[in-house]
Amino acid sequence: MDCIFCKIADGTIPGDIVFENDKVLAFRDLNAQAPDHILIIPRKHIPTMNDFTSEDVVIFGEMGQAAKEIANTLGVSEQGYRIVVNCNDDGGQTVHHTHMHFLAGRQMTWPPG
Ligand code: DGP
Repeated sequence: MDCIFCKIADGTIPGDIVFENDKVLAFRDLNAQAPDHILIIPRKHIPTMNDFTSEDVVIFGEMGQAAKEIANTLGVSEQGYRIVVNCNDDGGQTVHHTHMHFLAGRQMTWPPG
């Protein structure tokens, strides 16, 4: 499958991996928007949030659990962080393999751009 994130997940192309287990993988974003900008992806190719099925509920939970563990590892749990999932054009999604953006290390603003 011609998917850049699947290739990072299977090791075909390198990623700066910060967390992994049998369900999810997390690696640093190439185009970081914060001091810590990490992408948390399911190993399963799920193109968008629209494609999550009831069977994938566990995977989404695993992604959330990974975010918590990454925050602990980076030491930002108390300071805080932001989780973002973009979906399709209006959401600003550019890579069609669902991912959580984990952003930390600076004060976030609201509303988002
Ligand atoms: P989104 O716009 O929500 O689909 O976010 C896609 C993110 O993926 C964007 O912040 C840049 C990042 N990205 C794109 N290609 C690569 C890559 O090959 N490696 C890494 N580490 N990040 C990538």
